[in-house]
Amino acid sequence: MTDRLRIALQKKGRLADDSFELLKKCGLRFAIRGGGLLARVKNMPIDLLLVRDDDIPSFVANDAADIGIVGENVLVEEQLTAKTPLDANIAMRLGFSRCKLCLAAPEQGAVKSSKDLNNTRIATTYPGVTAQYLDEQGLTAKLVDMKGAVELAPSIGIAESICDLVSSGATLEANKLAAFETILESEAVLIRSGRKLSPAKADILDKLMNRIDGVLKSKETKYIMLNAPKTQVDAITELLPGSDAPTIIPLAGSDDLVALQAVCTENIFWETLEDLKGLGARAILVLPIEKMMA
Ligand code: PRT
Ligand code: ZN
Repeated sequence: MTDRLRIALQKKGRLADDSFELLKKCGLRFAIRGGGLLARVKNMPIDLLLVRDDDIPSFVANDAADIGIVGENVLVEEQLTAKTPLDANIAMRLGFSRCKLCLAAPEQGAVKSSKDLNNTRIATTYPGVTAQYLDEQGLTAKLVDMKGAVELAPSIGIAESICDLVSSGATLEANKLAAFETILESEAVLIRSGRKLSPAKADILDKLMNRIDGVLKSKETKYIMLNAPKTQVDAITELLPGSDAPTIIPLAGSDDLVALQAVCTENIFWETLEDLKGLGARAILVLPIEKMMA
């Protein structure tokens, strides 16, 4: 038995680049080349198993990989359609590849909302999630299973509506379809099975998850520096999103101004900067944070 942690990742596609980038930000050094199924991480005992996204949940469940990164949509669909219960669950949400699984129908057609679905046909590559939704809503519709190009189904006359992933909405618009219901919101997730890992692998996973946590937190977190009138320090501190007690530093040659610095764990919007300025803050700098560890 090897003590290298094996991570199943999408080889090519919408999840692949962001998954590789996340692992690189966690300090893993590796190169993805050509048709190889396995890539070795040079500086940590980790191997990457490069596969199609649909296989990732079952590979994790069946011990071909210890953990995986996959769209929640694929995980849920595999859980709902697996012949035996699938031992793969979400260990961490990763915040990228966000999309929605939506019901949509022709803008000018008869289906305007879910209640119009009875006795119609819905084309989808997500029969499990769609059937569960229909069941929960007490609706009856026939599912037309497709492998892709679902958005064409109404125009070729094989279904009255579709259930498909939407991100920008451009595909629906180009095919004159309108979404009328979201049945699942999805993002990339880290999955693992309930199996116990060897102590060595458990240690690597623990370290990796801490690093991922740090990378995700540092994305939103910013360091803010500004000069402020002493009298406004409390009001300014109140405005800083998700910050602990700021550092206050006297400014050479000034009795009424101080420098204020703080870590903000939430996004700082332009509106916040305008409000800070309104309170007398000047020379406001917002800096990205590269790494964080509590
Ligand atoms: O080859 P492999 O099987 O590994 O990949 P795949 O072709 O099955 O999947 P891929 O790479 O297309 O998508 C991987 C994952 O990315 C999905 O399972 C989702 O979790 C996530 N994701 C995020 C999306 C989208 N956004 C998305 N927009 N997956 C697909 N789409 C498609 C959608 O099906 C529709 O055809 O893009 C079109 C709609 O996009 P918009 O922007 O026009 O709305
Ligand atoms: Zn796929």
